[in-house]
Amino acid sequence: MKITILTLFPEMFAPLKESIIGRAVNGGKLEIEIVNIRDYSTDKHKKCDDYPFGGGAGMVMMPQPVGSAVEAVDPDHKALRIYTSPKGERLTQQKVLALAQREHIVILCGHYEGVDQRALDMYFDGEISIGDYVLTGGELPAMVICDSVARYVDGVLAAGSLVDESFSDGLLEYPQYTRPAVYNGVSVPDVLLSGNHAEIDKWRREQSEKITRERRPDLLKK
Ligand code: 4GN
Repeated sequence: MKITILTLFPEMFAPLKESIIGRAVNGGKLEIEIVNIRDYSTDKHKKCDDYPFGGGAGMVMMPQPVGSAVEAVDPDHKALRIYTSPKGERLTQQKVLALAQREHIVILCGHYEGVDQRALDMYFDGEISIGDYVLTGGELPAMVICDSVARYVDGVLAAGSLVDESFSDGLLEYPQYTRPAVYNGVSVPDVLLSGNHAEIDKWRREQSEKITRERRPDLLKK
Protein backbone atom coordinates (compact mmCIF):
# COMPACT_ATOMS: atom_id res chain seq x y z
CA MET A 1 0.00 0.00 0.00
CA LYS A 2 1.00 3.61 -0.52
CA ILE A 3 0.51 6.60 1.80
CA THR A 4 1.16 10.09 0.41
CA ILE A 5 1.51 12.96 2.88
CA LEU A 6 1.02 16.56 1.75
CA THR A 7 2.74 18.97 4.14
CA LEU A 8 4.53 22.32 4.43
CA PHE A 9 6.96 20.67 6.90
CA PRO A 10 8.39 17.52 5.26
CA GLU A 11 11.32 17.32 7.74
CA MET A 12 8.81 16.47 10.48
CA PHE A 13 8.38 12.97 9.01
CA ALA A 14 11.90 11.71 9.81
CA PRO A 15 10.53 9.38 12.57
CA LEU A 16 8.82 7.22 9.92
CA LYS A 17 12.29 6.06 8.85
CA GLU A 18 12.77 4.33 12.23
CA SER A 19 11.83 0.98 13.72
CA ILE A 20 9.01 -1.20 12.39
CA ILE A 21 7.62 1.33 9.90
CA GLY A 22 11.09 2.08 8.53
CA ARG A 23 11.69 -1.63 8.07
CA ALA A 24 8.34 -2.06 6.25
CA VAL A 25 9.27 0.79 3.89
CA ASN A 26 12.78 -0.59 3.26
CA GLY A 27 11.33 -4.07 2.67
CA GLY A 28 8.98 -2.67 0.00
CA LYS A 29 5.79 -3.61 1.85
CA LEU A 30 4.77 -0.01 2.39
CA GLU A 31 5.47 3.11 0.35
CA ILE A 32 5.43 6.46 2.15
CA GLU A 33 5.65 9.52 -0.10
CA ILE A 34 6.25 12.89 1.58
CA VAL A 35 5.32 15.82 -0.66
CA ASN A 36 6.15 19.47 0.06
CA ILE A 37 3.07 21.52 -0.83
CA ARG A 38 5.34 24.54 -1.35
CA ASP A 39 6.80 22.87 -4.47
CA TYR A 40 3.37 23.29 -6.11
CA SER A 41 2.86 26.99 -5.39
CA THR A 42 2.65 29.04 -8.60
CA ASP A 43 3.41 32.23 -6.65
CA LYS A 44 6.74 33.87 -7.48
CA HIS A 45 7.76 33.65 -3.81
CA LYS A 46 6.27 30.13 -3.38
CA LYS A 47 3.74 31.59 -0.95
CA CYS A 48 1.28 29.05 0.45
CA ASP A 49 -0.70 30.98 3.08
CA ASP A 50 -2.56 34.28 3.24
CA TYR A 51 -4.70 36.37 5.61
CA PRO A 52 -8.24 35.13 6.33
CA PHE A 53 -11.09 36.90 4.54
CA GLY A 54 -13.29 38.45 7.20
CA GLY A 55 -10.34 39.10 9.46
CA GLY A 56 -9.04 37.33 12.53
CA ALA A 57 -5.74 35.99 13.80
CA GLY A 58 -3.30 33.82 11.88
CA MET A 59 -3.02 32.62 8.31
CA VAL A 60 -4.98 30.24 6.07
CA MET A 61 -3.42 27.77 3.63
CA MET A 62 -4.21 28.86 0.07
CA PRO A 63 -6.26 26.53 -2.17
CA GLN A 64 -3.95 26.62 -5.23
CA PRO A 65 -0.84 24.89 -3.82
CA VAL A 66 -2.98 22.26 -2.04
CA GLY A 67 -5.13 21.62 -5.13
CA SER A 68 -2.14 21.39 -7.48
CA ALA A 69 -0.28 19.05 -5.09
CA VAL A 70 -3.19 16.65 -4.70
CA GLU A 71 -3.86 16.59 -8.46
CA ALA A 72 -0.19 15.78 -9.08
CA VAL A 73 -0.03 12.86 -6.63
CA ASP A 74 -3.47 11.37 -7.41
CA PRO A 75 -4.49 12.56 -10.90
CA ASP A 76 -7.33 10.06 -11.38
CA HIS A 77 -8.69 10.33 -7.83
CA LYS A 78 -8.08 6.64 -7.13
CA ALA A 79 -6.81 7.34 -3.61
CA LEU A 80 -8.77 8.02 -0.46
CA ARG A 81 -7.96 11.66 0.28
CA ILE A 82 -8.21 12.73 3.89
CA TYR A 83 -7.59 15.89 5.87
CA THR A 84 -6.54 15.69 9.54
CA SER A 85 -8.58 18.03 11.69
CA PRO A 86 -10.15 18.27 15.15
CA LYS A 87 -13.47 18.53 13.26
CA GLY A 88 -13.00 15.11 11.65
CA GLU A 89 -14.45 11.69 12.30
CA ARG A 90 -12.69 10.08 15.28
CA LEU A 91 -9.99 7.53 14.45
CA THR A 92 -10.79 4.12 15.97
CA GLN A 93 -9.22 0.68 15.47
CA GLN A 94 -12.20 -0.18 13.24
CA LYS A 95 -11.53 2.90 11.09
CA VAL A 96 -7.80 2.00 10.95
CA LEU A 97 -8.68 -1.48 9.64
CA ALA A 98 -10.93 0.04 6.94
CA LEU A 99 -8.16 2.48 5.87
CA ALA A 100 -5.67 -0.41 5.64
CA GLN A 101 -7.81 -2.02 2.90
CA ARG A 102 -7.09 0.92 0.55
CA GLU A 103 -4.35 0.76 -2.09
CA HIS A 104 -3.47 4.46 -1.77
CA ILE A 105 -4.26 7.08 0.89
CA VAL A 106 -3.41 10.78 0.58
CA ILE A 107 -3.24 12.73 3.86
CA LEU A 108 -3.25 16.55 3.92
CA CYS A 109 -1.65 18.20 6.96
CA GLY A 110 -3.08 21.59 7.84
CA HIS A 111 -1.17 24.31 9.61
CA TYR A 112 -1.86 27.81 10.98
CA GLU A 113 -5.64 28.43 11.09
CA GLY A 114 -6.38 25.69 8.56
CA VAL A 115 -6.94 25.23 4.82
CA ASP A 116 -9.23 27.24 2.52
CA GLN A 117 -12.58 25.42 2.70
CA ARG A 118 -12.93 25.32 -1.11
CA ALA A 119 -9.82 23.15 -1.46
CA LEU A 120 -11.17 20.73 1.17
CA ASP A 121 -14.59 20.58 -0.49
CA MET A 122 -13.20 20.18 -4.02
CA TYR A 123 -10.39 17.72 -3.45
CA PHE A 124 -10.89 15.73 -0.22
CA ASP A 125 -13.12 12.79 0.70
CA GLY A 126 -13.26 13.30 4.46
CA GLU A 127 -11.66 14.51 7.66
CA ILE A 128 -10.17 12.42 10.46
CA SER A 129 -9.42 13.48 14.04
CA ILE A 130 -7.09 11.50 16.28
CA GLY A 131 -8.75 12.85 19.43
CA ASP A 132 -10.41 15.82 21.10
CA TYR A 133 -7.44 18.17 21.37
CA VAL A 134 -5.81 20.77 19.13
CA LEU A 135 -2.23 20.53 17.81
CA THR A 136 -0.15 23.12 15.94
CA GLY A 137 -0.36 21.10 12.74
CA GLY A 138 -1.74 17.95 11.13
CA GLU A 139 1.70 16.31 10.87
CA LEU A 140 1.51 14.32 14.12
CA PRO A 141 -2.04 13.09 13.33
CA ALA A 142 -0.80 12.05 9.84
CA MET A 143 2.01 10.05 11.47
CA VAL A 144 -0.47 8.44 13.87
CA ILE A 145 -2.64 7.37 10.93
CA CYS A 146 0.43 6.07 9.03
CA ASP A 147 1.66 4.06 12.00
CA SER A 148 -1.70 2.57 12.97
CA VAL A 149 -2.55 1.63 9.35
CA ALA A 150 0.93 0.24 8.55
CA ARG A 151 0.53 -2.38 11.30
CA TYR A 152 -2.16 -4.04 9.16
CA VAL A 153 -0.04 -4.20 6.00
CA ASP A 154 0.88 -7.84 5.33
CA GLY A 155 4.27 -8.79 6.74
CA VAL A 156 4.82 -5.60 8.76
CA LEU A 157 4.26 -7.27 12.15
CA ALA A 158 5.33 -10.68 13.44
CA ALA A 159 2.76 -13.43 12.76
CA GLY A 160 -0.03 -13.39 15.35
CA SER A 161 0.77 -9.95 16.74
CA LEU A 162 -2.56 -8.55 15.60
CA VAL A 163 -4.64 -11.42 16.97
CA ASP A 164 -4.54 -10.83 20.71
CA GLU A 165 -4.08 -7.09 21.01
CA SER A 166 -6.18 -4.45 22.74
CA PHE A 167 -9.34 -3.42 20.85
CA SER A 168 -9.21 -6.29 18.31
CA ASP A 169 -11.86 -8.12 20.37
CA GLY A 170 -13.14 -4.95 22.00
CA LEU A 171 -11.20 -5.55 25.25
CA LEU A 172 -7.99 -4.07 26.66
CA GLU A 173 -4.95 -6.31 26.63
CA TYR A 174 -3.90 -8.61 29.50
CA PRO A 175 -0.56 -7.87 31.25
CA GLN A 176 2.66 -9.27 29.76
CA TYR A 177 5.73 -10.62 31.59
CA THR A 178 9.22 -11.67 30.52
CA ARG A 179 12.36 -12.93 32.28
CA PRO A 180 13.44 -12.97 35.04
CA ALA A 181 10.70 -15.04 36.74
CA VAL A 182 11.43 -13.11 39.96
CA TYR A 183 12.26 -9.38 39.76
CA ASN A 184 13.01 -7.38 42.95
CA GLY A 185 11.27 -10.15 44.89
CA VAL A 186 8.11 -10.08 42.74
CA SER A 187 7.18 -13.28 40.87
CA VAL A 188 5.47 -13.68 37.52
CA PRO A 189 1.93 -15.17 37.94
CA ASP A 190 2.37 -18.97 38.39
CA VAL A 191 -0.04 -19.89 35.61
CA LEU A 192 2.26 -18.34 32.97
CA LEU A 193 5.04 -20.76 33.98
CA SER A 194 2.71 -23.79 34.10
CA GLY A 195 2.86 -24.69 30.41
CA ASN A 196 -0.91 -25.30 30.52
CA HIS A 197 -2.10 -23.30 27.54
CA ALA A 198 -5.81 -23.72 28.21
CA GLU A 199 -5.27 -22.30 31.71
CA ILE A 200 -3.06 -19.49 30.33
CA ASP A 201 -5.71 -18.50 27.75
CA LYS A 202 -8.39 -18.52 30.47
CA TRP A 203 -6.26 -16.36 32.81
CA ARG A 204 -5.50 -13.87 30.04
CA ARG A 205 -9.17 -13.57 29.09
CA GLU A 206 -10.09 -12.94 32.76
CA GLN A 207 -7.34 -10.32 33.09
CA SER A 208 -8.57 -8.59 29.90
CA GLU A 209 -12.12 -8.46 31.20
CA LYS A 210 -10.98 -7.20 34.63
CA ILE A 211 -8.82 -4.36 33.29
CA THR A 212 -11.51 -3.36 30.78
CA ARG A 213 -14.15 -3.28 33.57
CA GLU A 214 -11.85 -1.14 35.74
CA ARG A 215 -10.51 1.29 33.15
CA ARG A 216 -12.86 1.35 30.15
CA PRO A 217 -16.32 0.09 31.15
CA ASP A 218 -17.66 1.98 28.12
CA LEU A 219 -16.01 -0.66 25.87
CA LEU A 220 -18.03 -3.48 27.50
CA LYS A 221 -21.35 -1.83 26.66
CA LYS A 222 -20.66 -2.09 22.91
C1 4GN B 1 -5.70 17.56 13.77
C2 4GN B 1 -5.05 18.72 13.40
C3 4GN B 1 -5.55 18.25 16.03
C4 4GN B 1 -5.95 17.32 15.10
C5 4GN B 1 -4.69 19.64 14.38
C6 4GN B 1 -6.66 16.10 15.56
C7 4GN B 1 -3.95 21.41 12.83
N1 4GN B 1 -4.94 19.37 15.68
N2 4GN B 1 -7.28 16.14 16.73
N3 4GN B 1 -4.09 20.83 14.10
O1 4GN B 1 -6.66 15.12 14.86
C8 4GN B 1 -6.52 23.99 12.72
C9 4GN B 1 -6.04 23.97 11.33
C10 4GN B 1 -5.86 22.88 13.47
C11 4GN B 1 -5.00 22.92 11.23
C12 4GN B 1 -5.22 22.02 12.39
